[in-house]
Amino acid sequence: MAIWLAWFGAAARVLAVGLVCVVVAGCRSGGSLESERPVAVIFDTDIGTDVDDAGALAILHVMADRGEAEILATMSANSNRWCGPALDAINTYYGRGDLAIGCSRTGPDPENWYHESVGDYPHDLKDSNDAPEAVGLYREILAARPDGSVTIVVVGWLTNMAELLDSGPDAHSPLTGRELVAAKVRELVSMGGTWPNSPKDEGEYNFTMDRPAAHKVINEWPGRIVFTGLGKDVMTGGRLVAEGPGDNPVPAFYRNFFKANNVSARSSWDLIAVLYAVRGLSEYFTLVSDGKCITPDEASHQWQGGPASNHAYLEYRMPPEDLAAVIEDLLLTPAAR
Ligand SMILES: [Ca+2]
Repeated sequence: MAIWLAWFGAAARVLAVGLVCVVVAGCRSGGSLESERPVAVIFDTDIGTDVDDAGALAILHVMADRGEAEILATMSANSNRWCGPALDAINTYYGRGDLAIGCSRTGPDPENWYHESVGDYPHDLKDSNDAPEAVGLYREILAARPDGSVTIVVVGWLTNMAELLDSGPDAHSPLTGRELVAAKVRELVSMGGTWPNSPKDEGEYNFTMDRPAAHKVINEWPGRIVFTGLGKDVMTGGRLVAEGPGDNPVPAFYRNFFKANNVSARSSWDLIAVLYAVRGLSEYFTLVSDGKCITPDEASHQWQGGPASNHAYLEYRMPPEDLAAVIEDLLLTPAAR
């Protein structure tokens, strides 16, 4: 009888695991998470320090138009006063002018190239400081969502993530930030790092702009992180600038960047991160999940091989030039509105 019960218990567990895989669809090959559709996304950016942030938000809107994503909020980790207005201009163009925007009051504040064009496009948020503070907005949104349902894609420095971890209970939730993340966040996608190894004493830009934040998040995030350092050789924006509609602010931002830097296309780091966050590995990427990112000090980060951990990073499956075509098609997809 005892043996029979033990067998029955084991069989029930196998069946339960199988059901969980079917229901949650959490058994995607390569150790990646299969997402439900639409993927609920919070987009967190340092918009203004490069132009790929604008492109990344544009393709996120297009994928939301197609039912692949639901955008919960757009957040800036850059405390520059123009970041909120730039996000609002893009959100408004894509028919989501009322989408929540949260802005850091403490993140780095570099001066940048797109300011002069923001005023040319409709938006009603005139200054980042008029938007809610980002971490409070994160807490409000996360508290209201089902457990394990939110994907956060960070395409800038990790300031907001570090402050979210350290946040305390508030009117929105009795949970600490760490507990809230553990409960609600399905996956953090971080456009950060150069994989498998960063150059010695010269970390990747998004990590080095706020070193303590990167160090904290890499070491303390209570859930899964996928790092997406890809995109340098995925050149986009050329067709967008040539063919994009005049009332879309995103081609204008790219045009400013191209003119200022005397180039005709730009790397797609942030667009790759958003593409993965919404579509998963698809036919685009493979995942390296055997090991862990370590940060011996705040200046460097390395991939240390070993057992699978809560960290993973992306590698190309599709050639960069083909990925560029996929992305440029999304950039040129008309807003549904
Ligand atoms: Ca960025």
